[in-house]
Amino acid sequence: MLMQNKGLLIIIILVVLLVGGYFLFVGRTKTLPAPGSVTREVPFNGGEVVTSVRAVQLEGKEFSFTPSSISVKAGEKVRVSFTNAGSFPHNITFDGLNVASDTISPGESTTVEFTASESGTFNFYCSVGNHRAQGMEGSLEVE
Ligand SMILES: [Cu+2]
Repeated sequence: MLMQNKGLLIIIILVVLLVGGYFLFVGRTKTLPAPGSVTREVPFNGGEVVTSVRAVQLEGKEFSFTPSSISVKAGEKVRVSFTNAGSFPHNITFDGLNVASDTISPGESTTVEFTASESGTFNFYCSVGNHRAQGMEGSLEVE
């Protein structure tokens, strides 16, 4: 009985060593999928989050953005993929963040990246012509 327990203990120790060794050799970071298409790069030792990228897909057309409101966390790196789904050139410009995409033709896509370090509500809009006044705007909530 005692010998059996010792055997079990040795097996457990071996498994722990193997698993631990696997994670040691697997690399410095490990990418974990998380809800809301957020990619978190976590050190293998499970320490604090080093970087977190929030990928946001936005479409613009005459004269709206879809979705018209997005929400991110303060300090999070935000990657906005903007697609022009309309028939005029459009862009996406963020008030108060000094972020604006190129103006793109119908059917094209572009990406802007930024880190919203302070919480608050920031409006975004299309700066082409009077598109904003016609409804091409939305809000970014940084919490
Ligand atoms: Cu526009």
